[in-house]
Amino acid sequence: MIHDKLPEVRPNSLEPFLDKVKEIINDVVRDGDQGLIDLTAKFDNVRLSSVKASDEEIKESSESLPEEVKSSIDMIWDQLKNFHESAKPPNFGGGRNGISFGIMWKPIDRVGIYVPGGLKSYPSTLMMAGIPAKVAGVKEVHVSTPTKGKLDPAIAYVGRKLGVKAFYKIGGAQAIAAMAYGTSSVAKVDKIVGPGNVFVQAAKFLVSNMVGIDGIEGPTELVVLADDSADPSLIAKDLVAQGEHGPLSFLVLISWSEALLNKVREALISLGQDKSKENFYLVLVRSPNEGIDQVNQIGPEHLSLYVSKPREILSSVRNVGAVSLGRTPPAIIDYAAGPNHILPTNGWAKFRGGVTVYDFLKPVMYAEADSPSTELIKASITLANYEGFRVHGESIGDRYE
Ligand code: HSO
Ligand code: ZN
Repeated sequence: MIHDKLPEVRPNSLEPFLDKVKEIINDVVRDGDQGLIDLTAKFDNVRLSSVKASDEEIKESSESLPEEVKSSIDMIWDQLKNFHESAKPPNFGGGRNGISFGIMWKPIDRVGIYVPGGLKSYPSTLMMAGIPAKVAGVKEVHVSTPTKGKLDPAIAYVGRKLGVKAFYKIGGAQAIAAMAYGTSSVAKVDKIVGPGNVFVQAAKFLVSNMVGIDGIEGPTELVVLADDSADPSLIAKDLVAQGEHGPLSFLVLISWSEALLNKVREALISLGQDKSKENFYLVLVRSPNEGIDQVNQIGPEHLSLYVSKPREILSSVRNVGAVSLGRTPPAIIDYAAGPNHILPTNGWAKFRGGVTVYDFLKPVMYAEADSPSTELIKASITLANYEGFRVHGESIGDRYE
């Protein structure tokens, strides 16, 4: 369907699913592996003989992958690895006022990656999460993904390249619950990372009191901000492409050119999208500035800045997961450009970004105060006393008398 203004509530909002998902989480906590098998039969129509994939199964599946797909994965692997290695922060050590201090970036021990499935398969997502995890130095990567009983060959191939510790053949909210609480087959992880449908994201949100999560990532969002210079048929293609993720995708075009909006509308109609389940929002604004304001207010996952001089407005963009500049198709970020496709949705781009090595690292800070300056000692004691912590102050003062 095509609309000419933004909806009050996004189609991908999680709110309506929270209660139902809480029940699923409770089932897994109560029934463990049996709960996972029952829920998989109920929701995915798959009878699993085991939750965990065996080593032979992974090997066999991976080896069945066509060479051409293997070499494409290898090529993209290097591109993503280079991107994430470039973003890895260095440790630092410094000092001031007689104190030496620093940060050691330490990887998370055990991470669970959720790889969506269902109608499509997402080996690209396993790379998008697994490569920065490996670059960060995560020791154990566990993967949960829905299967039709058989592990996808490309997912198995990427998993072997990553040295994945275990594959669990489950999807949905139940997979998230299992990795958060642990069952006899599924290891409890320290952090769950990865995109997914509303059930998966609602589950991540609900278990975030138990484990770390990378944010809310899904269903997909694309906002295109375009001027007259843009090719309407390419815009329509990019919107329809992200609509492939399903009818809850949030697909928006913002422009100050009525002519462009009309042409994109025609292009969408000629693709039959006026009768589709996906929702396209074509929004007229008065000026480029109003367009940028709208983008920052929405805080979309993907932004396509399809204007003649995209770099001139790039720095005004604040609340976005990833930006494709000019005629760059957003889908090349989905696969191969380097930036992540695991990006914040539902407005989370206002306060966090896409998955990088930082999601798998923690800054462990340290200080050594052998002979701090008298001014700093005095200031600490004054503040401790002000807060009412007399002994804190004494523990500092006595030491350096
Ligand atoms: N557009 C999705 C990612 C994806 N697309 C994976 C195809 N495969 C969210 O950024
Ligand atoms: Zn996509």
